[in-house]
Amino acid sequence: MNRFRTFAVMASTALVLALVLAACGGASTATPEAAKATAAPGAQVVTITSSEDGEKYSFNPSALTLKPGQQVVVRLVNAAGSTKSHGFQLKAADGTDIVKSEVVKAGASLDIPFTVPAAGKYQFLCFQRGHADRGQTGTLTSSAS
Ligand SMILES: [Cu+2]
Repeated sequence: MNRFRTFAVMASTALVLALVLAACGGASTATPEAAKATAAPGAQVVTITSSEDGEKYSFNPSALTLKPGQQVVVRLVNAAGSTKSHGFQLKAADGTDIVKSEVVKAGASLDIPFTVPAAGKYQFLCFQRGHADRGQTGTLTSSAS
């Protein structure tokens, strides 16, 4: 009986924690853009923060290494202190888009699901005018090993 009570208390504590975490997660991604994104179950979430430091705009991290064919979700978080909208665009070597997000306003975040392309190096960048020129680019390395 005592064991059962202990288990029941632990289970309800876990449930409360799960609800609190779910509520927090919902608050940080509750944007109309995020609601449209659908990710494959089990997709790996990779958080990238976009920000500006004077005239230098950046993604952090700016280097990703993922596996070919892997289902991922880039969670683009535009820093609350940001004054610009940013976006995420991943290009193939021939310049075509693998994925291109919608614009993410300051303080908002957006989940961008896609499938990691074949092994190789790919550039991602912010498609807002002038941002890539100010340094807002990164490299995705697709590697099986
Ligand atoms: Cu940008």
